[in-house]
Amino acid sequence: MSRTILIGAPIDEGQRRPGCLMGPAAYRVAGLARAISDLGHGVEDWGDVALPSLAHVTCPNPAVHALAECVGWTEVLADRVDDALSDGGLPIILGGDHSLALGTVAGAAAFAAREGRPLFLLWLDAHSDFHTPLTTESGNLHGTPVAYIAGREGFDAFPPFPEPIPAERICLYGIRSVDAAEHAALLRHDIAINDMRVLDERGIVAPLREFLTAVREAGGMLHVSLDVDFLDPSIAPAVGTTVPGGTTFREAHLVMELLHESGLVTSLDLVELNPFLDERGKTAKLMVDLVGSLMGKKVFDRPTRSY
Ligand code: B3U
Ligand code: MN
Ligand code: MN
Repeated sequence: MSRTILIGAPIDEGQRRPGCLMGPAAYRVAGLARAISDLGHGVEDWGDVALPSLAHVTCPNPAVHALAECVGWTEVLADRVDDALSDGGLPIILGGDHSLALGTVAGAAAFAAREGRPLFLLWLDAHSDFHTPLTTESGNLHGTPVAYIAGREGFDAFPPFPEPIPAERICLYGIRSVDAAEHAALLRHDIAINDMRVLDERGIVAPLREFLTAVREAGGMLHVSLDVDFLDPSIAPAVGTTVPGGTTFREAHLVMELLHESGLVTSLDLVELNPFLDERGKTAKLMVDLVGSLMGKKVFDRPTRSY
């Protein structure tokens, strides 16, 4: 049984549509803690992180939005996630937009480096989030964490990433929206890109199993970053950047069940939920149900006879 630690990250500044800052409250209202404790796990809620006082930072790209705030969140979240892991917990970060992963994965990487264990990253998202502050056209830093984590240049305003994760330990999953600059950069890296073309052809299971085998064989830690837009907008409307053609209800649960069976997940982000855009809590409840599957909720323990 795990000791889960909930960390609220009410962050809106990585993009421009207000509402993600209500995400932590929505997860609590939707019963996240109860869904986890009902499965027999320990749950501690460490409350919401607060934005520290801001340093003066600059960036040559004038489009970049809320740089100082994103740097502040990065620092405080890296510390909090490192603390939770050092305490023997499994941190679950309740976002907040995806810029929070600049900090959460930095915290996991700092811990992994001290432990001498390789950190792997599973990025469940419609987007590749592989811009740097220098290449982003929207200026929204929620589109940049994978580049920071992979050690790309352009993040001078941020703390140096503890130990950038090598490309072969990063797996993008569910991808269907990539900007030209991200596309060009991804072709220069050897990151596994499971876009919808791959998942349609190979199915949702095989590529994930291969990745999980690599994590297991390396004795790795695994950070999972789950963006609401990984899911199809018809089942998860509460997100600012809907992209059609996302994973179905059943595919998403299957991904979570495989992650549970692997026993490999060591930290988890829940990002981009915008409760202001939700339909009677539908998306928040689905995200809570998916965490349930990730934490071991199932109909039967396998193996059962299936004919
Ligand atoms: N790649 C675009 C759009 C985007 C990235 N992440 C989200 N949207 N959620 C950008 O603005 O960088
Ligand atoms: Mn994202
Ligand atoms: Mn996304």
